Amino acid sequence: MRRSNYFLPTLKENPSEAQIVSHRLMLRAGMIRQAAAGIYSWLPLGCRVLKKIEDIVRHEMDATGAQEILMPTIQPAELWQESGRYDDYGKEMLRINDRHERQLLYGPTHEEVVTDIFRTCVKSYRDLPCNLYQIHWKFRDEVRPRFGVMRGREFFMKDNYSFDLDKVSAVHSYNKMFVAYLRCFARMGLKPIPMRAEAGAIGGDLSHEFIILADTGESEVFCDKKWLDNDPLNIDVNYRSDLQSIVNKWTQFYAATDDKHDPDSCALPDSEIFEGRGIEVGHIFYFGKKYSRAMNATITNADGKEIELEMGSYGIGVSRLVGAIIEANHDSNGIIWPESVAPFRVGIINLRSGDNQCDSACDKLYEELKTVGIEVLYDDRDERAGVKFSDMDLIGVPWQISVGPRNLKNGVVELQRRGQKEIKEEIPVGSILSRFL
Ligand code: 5CA
Repeated sequence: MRRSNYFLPTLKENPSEAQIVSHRLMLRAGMIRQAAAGIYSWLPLGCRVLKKIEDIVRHEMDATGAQEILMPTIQPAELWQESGRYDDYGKEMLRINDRHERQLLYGPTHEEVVTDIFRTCVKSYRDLPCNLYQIHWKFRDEVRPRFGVMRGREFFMKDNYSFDLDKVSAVHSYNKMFVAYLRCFARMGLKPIPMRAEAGAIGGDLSHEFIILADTGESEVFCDKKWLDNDPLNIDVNYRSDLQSIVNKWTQFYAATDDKHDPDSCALPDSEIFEGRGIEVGHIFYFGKKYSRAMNATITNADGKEIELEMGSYGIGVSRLVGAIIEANHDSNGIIWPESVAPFRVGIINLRSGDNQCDSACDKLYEELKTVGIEVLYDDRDERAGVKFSDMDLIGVPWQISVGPRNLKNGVVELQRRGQKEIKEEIPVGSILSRFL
């Protein structure tokens, strides 16, 4: 992409409405624009990152055997009246009447819709286990939307729903998701802590939140100080091993959110407990028959008996992750994207646009990188070099190649890694491409 054609409305000044660094940087880097409180448009740069995260999540969900579907954002109230949650959900649910005065709502989550699909389409135990997921928009009319995409009203979520015949198989499905979550977040360069958590409005008694420690996080958390060590767990997370043993290892050190933490029953002495804040990037629930019982979702087992389905649901805050990754990866100049989610992998800075030699070297490099499928942002604008450097730092492109007349005379360009400014490498123009293959 040529910067001169790219819709990237960066801001020089810090927007006054943003209280935390990720919100500030997302606005300054031209990633999002607020449309209404807690409701955002995603501009090209933000959209690229959101899609990268979505792709990682999709890939890891597919690897578990889960199947992607799309359910409507607008749902009929009847399903929620059946499950008993229509009144319970309160003001967080956005309720709508259509022209026929039928009651609808914008889905804050999808347990009811998916249970309805399942009970009408699946009748036999032979179709189990089954895990369906979607990556889609949700709406919750939060009392206090804040921190940009961290606590939005409209937000992008990955939600899975598992269906099993019995509890043993349902816990296996839960464990599979637990492991998939660890894999997803690791690929994004994050180190989440799985914490015992309350199931709240979703229900059930087995539940973990995946928390990224950050002072700006909204959750109050308690965990064993061992979690703060650089690598308290160095475990290969794969599906070849026994899943329960991986989960056991990841839950061997104490970790709980504030509503689950009980100082009286916690075996650790106070001196070994870290009390801090974190960002909840994922939440998984095993709730057994809560919805299948209320909504009469049954299946015929091998003995011909009608039994209620065992279910769980599993959420990842895809749009929240964009903010969480920035909270974990930035400096005073801007964002430092992990390569796996970066909007562009390489940035080219033309230090003297208008100079024939610089222009043609940049054009050639840009075309070559594009041809081999590398995502590249080429700053070809007629701007001062300083402006280009600070913009490239702000938007956090991992690799920056600067092309200037002096270096070109010696046949070299300069390569820098975002976040490691002290390391500069001069590389012959002809061999730069091979660095990225
Ligand atoms: N039905 C279940 C699992 S699919 C569910 O809705 N779980 S949840 O309420 O915990 O949400 C899942 C994830 O969505 C959370 O872990 C969080 O990362 C994200 N999330 C929840 N509320 C918001 C919000 N207001 N803004 C941004 N992300 C949110």
